[in-house]
Amino acid sequence: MDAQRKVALVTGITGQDGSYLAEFLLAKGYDVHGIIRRASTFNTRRLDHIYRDPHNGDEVHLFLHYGDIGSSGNLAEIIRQVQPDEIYHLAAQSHVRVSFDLPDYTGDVTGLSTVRILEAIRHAGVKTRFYQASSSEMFGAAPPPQNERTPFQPQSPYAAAKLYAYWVTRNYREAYGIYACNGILFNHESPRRGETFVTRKITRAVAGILAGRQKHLYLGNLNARRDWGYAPEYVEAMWLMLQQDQPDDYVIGTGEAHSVREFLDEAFGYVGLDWNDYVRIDQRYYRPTEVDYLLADARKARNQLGWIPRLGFRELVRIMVDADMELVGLDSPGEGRQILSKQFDWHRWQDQSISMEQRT
Ligand code: NAP
Ligand code: F7E
Repeated sequence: MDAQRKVALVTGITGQDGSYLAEFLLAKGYDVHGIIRRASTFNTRRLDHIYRDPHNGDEVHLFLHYGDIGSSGNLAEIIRQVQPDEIYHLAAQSHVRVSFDLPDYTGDVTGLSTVRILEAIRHAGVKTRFYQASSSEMFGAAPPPQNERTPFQPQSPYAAAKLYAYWVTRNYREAYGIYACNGILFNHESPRRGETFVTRKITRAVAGILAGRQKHLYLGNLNARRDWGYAPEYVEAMWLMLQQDQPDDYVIGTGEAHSVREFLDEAFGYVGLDWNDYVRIDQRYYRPTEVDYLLADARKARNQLGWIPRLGFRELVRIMVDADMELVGLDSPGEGRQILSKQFDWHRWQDQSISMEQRT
């Protein structure tokens, strides 16, 4: 391994954010190690395009290790072996509705996993920086806009688990001097978003309906409002947090909120359909307690990290609809693809990126 290259360890590397973060870090010249859990089917499809097989004689900078954040197991051993400069803890049971069905499992995997990794860092004796994937869900019923000083009012077992992880991250920062940060990220989406989150469910349904594979789309509460951003931009914020002189906690979001209904307008409207003809309400998708309105006040991230989101709501929806149409073999209207090809080549991104001074 090249001694000059920085080394990152990513849990949840097979997920939406993990895959974008791995791409981002590889483009920055890191060696990237990911922890994946053993599954009976392949769970690495989001990484296939960046995976290189050492047996082919390829230069390899992405390494995968089996592990499970539900158990301390080999976590300390992986950390000791890898000697990471930075750890990004993204793995979680990340579905809010599912957390009501699996509350203790969610508490274990989404909450306790953070202290497992922090303990593994201590026991491995490795000086590493730590990123905790905290969530806007922790704000719950707190009125918008929400920022780092807003008192948390969690509304689900998922949010309560994330809140434990948030506080234990702060505690290990203060108690043991570990460079540990909470990124309190508002919803962020992409063509790689899990299929059961509402945005992806909608954009897949648009494609399925156009392809004649699906007649209806069953949803729950259409009135909830979310601050939806574009996932590849959010992984840059994670990285920026770990490059500062001092560890801190940051809210990351666009500062613009839309309802599920508005997402439907935008997605179906883009391809000339009226969602009222297709959407049906199914009580199963309602949550026992809902989070009505999340809206980020991300001024601290803008001022201290120089992070600003570039992609708007309309563009995000177009990117997702185009991608899902292409997945089922349809020609898409192509506006999303055009936006993507202009903006999200990481190497160009680096060249064109605005300097910290300009951004603040
Ligand atoms: P995601 O797509 O659901 O990915 C979750 C990842 O965690 C997957 O790689 C999954 O592996 C892994 N994982 C789950 N249980 C595990 C276990 N027991 N052991 C090892 N790995 C396990 O989530 P995401 O959208 O990328 O989000 C990343 C993180 O940010 C999560 O912690 C989420 O809660 C948090 N977050 C997300 C958002 C958002 O809007 N996306 C906002 C705020 C915070 P498999 O592929 O094997 O399932
Ligand atoms: O729901 C409503 C639902 O599941 C958004 C996770 O990444 O972001 C995500 O959590 C809204 C909710 O995301 C359906 O009731 C209506 O109000 O897409 P979602 P989420 O719950 O906001 C946060 C920041 C995270 O940290 C989480 O990990 O949409 N909604 N009908 C529906 N939601 C779903 N999933 N399915 C429906 O049919």
